[in-house]
Amino acid sequence: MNTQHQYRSESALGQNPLSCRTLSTRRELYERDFPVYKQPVEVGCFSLDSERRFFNDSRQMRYYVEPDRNPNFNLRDGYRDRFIKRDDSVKERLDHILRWIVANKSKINPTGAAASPRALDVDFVTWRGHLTKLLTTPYETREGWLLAVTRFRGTLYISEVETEAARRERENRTERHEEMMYWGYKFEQYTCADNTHSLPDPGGVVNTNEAFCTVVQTRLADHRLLFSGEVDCRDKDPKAPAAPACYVELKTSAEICTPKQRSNFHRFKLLKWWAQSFLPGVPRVVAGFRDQEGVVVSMETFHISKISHLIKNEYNCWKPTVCMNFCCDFLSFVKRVVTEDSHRVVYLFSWDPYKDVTYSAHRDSQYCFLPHWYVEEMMR
Ligand code: 0WD
Ligand code: CA
Repeated sequence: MNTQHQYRSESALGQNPLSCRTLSTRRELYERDFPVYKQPVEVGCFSLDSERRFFNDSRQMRYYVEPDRNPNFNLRDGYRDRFIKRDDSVKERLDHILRWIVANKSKINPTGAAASPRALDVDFVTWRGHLTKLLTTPYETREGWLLAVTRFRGTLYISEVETEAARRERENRTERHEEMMYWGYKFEQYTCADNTHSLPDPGGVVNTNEAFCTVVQTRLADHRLLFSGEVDCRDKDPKAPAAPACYVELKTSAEICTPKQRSNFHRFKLLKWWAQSFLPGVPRVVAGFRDQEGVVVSMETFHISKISHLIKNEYNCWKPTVCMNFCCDFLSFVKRVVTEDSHRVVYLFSWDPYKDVTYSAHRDSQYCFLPHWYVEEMMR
């Protein structure tokens, strides 16, 4: 099976956008052949515990336990009395990934025979979530983004900066919105067990500090990528394929009652779900559909490789090739712009809906994000 949007192993189209100070996000410009996107390979993983401490292992891995077709999970249960929420005003930037790199340098420099033996053998290091934002940019009409980029020893590090609008939104969330953010985590608790022979414990505490993250390497056209993403759980069958193919992404969504709701689900939500899981090679999303009261009334599995077929009948719908080509051209743009190699310099790329991507350069500024311990470790 090798249809249009499968991972490919051979190089194809090169691209040559004009050298320019801005980058357009207009969809028509990115309707070309699907670029080469190599099958992502898991090169490691790490865990963050209930106090957000880093561990270079899979201790926070969880196992998917398939619920009934009509489960009746009450997602509001425990919001008041069994919920420990991560402090999202603390900006961790790339720190956890950098910790992983320091602990696993040998895994990403397999030969050590390159011209610069201690440099990382990748072009970009970032979070999967930042790449998801890039993939969806040509279709995004509400939220802009700010991405800080530093070139250090040849590798480009991309770390998000919270926009003013996002900060205002975070600080002014309604009580209803705060509670609804909990629902996704509660759904994880109903469907995940801590080991292969136990069952989910809906009576326990939900602590959003805890995370299991995969680290994958892949290539988009001529961009070698190393990124990490949080993974909800894995197939508990010991015969399941190796990671990332055994991973399962969990989602909740409002129940679909009208054709209009179905169309919106295809046009907006499936775009985000597809982009997020396609990037690390997670093959399926398990969705719990909930009513207004936060009760999961039905379940559905979406296979990432089938989503593009599912949406084909929607009028004016998103296209995977536009997402991938835009991301690819953005990364080429970054390579051309970010020329000075210094941990003290940040190029800030900025985008707002219906505008072009622009950038500015900053030396020794508030935007610097590579920690001293990382810089020192990589210079040794
Ligand atoms: O500093 C930052 N600007 C960010 C840091 C922005 C986004 C994420 N992060 C970090 C967090 O430390 C988190 O542990 O990245 C980790 C997740 O990375 P990711 O996989 O690259 O992010 P994304 O794909 O956006 O989100 C995956 C899951 C989410 O699941 P859903 O199903 O809602 O998409 O990670 C969780 C959430 O469960 N998540 C976060 N957890 C803690 N802090 C955050 C966050 N800021 N964002 C998403
Ligand atoms: Ca999830």
